[in-house]
Amino acid sequence: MPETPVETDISGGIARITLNRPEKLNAITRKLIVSLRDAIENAVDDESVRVLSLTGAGRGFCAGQDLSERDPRKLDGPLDLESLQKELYHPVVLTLAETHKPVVACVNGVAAGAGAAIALAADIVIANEDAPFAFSFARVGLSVDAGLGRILARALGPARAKALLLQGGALSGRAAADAGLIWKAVPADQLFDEHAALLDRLAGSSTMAMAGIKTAVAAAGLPLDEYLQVEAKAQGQAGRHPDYAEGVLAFLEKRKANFY
Ligand code: LHQ
Repeated sequence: MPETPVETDISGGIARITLNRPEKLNAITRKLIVSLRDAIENAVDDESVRVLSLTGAGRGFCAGQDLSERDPRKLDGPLDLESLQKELYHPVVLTLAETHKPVVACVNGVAAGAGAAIALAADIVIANEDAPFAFSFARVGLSVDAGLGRILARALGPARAKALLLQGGALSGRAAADAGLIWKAVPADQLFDEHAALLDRLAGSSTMAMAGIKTAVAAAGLPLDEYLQVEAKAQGQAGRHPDYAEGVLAFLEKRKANFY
């Protein structure tokens, strides 16, 4: 059977994208990152999809770059990692950031190196409280990539970001949640129920409202006057959209809203 390194199931408005090399903790081969890039782009373009979910098959989320593909004994010379980043990793990170649809990462087990970067590129991250987020780049003689230096510096501040990255350190899911790096850590036996409930909640929410929220939060670094313009524009779009009328009516009629 040919390997399917990324599996996608689309139903009920949810695209469930699963990294699928469980025997290698879903380490990233070229085939896997190409498949992941395509799966994410397809889900973003699919009008039936309201929410994207990323998770890993088996006991890991993603152990980062597959180091067996980088065995220096089997390579002709150094790889052009800058080009690889631009070709394969940047589209993943940028598409996740730029899509108006919410993206959830369910970190079931270890998320290392580029695997941690992919998980933390999601809008909402829930994790097994024991799952390590391992910032292991320096341990294999690498800098940092796939946007992770920025994410860590913004979420944790430069002091903690540098301490973790320079030492190739790790945070448990619980520590990551306590530090504000992710939304929530739960015991392993509750993770899948929490994940499913979260996806259902988002799939039933207003796609338009969530798009405006993503746009506003992404603009948080702008000067206040510019930020307020972005926020007001998104709210203006919301005010003209039928979801707003439906949300208000549902409240007044004491029923669940039925959004577009
Ligand atoms: C693996 C891997 C792996 C291959 C587990 N590769 N096989 C980004 C993009 C562009 C350019 C270059 O680089 C980057 C940045 C990066 O991603 S750098 C970070 C690369 N990742 C790592 O350094 C993590 C390496 N893995 C580990 O340290 C451990 O495997 C962890 C701590 C993740 C898990 O440890 P254990 O729970 O003890 O599991 P294990 O080590 O026994 O792994 C299970 C299997 O998975 C094993 O295979 P085997 O055939 O022996 O059963 C591992 O060799 C394989 N595996 N990670 N990255």
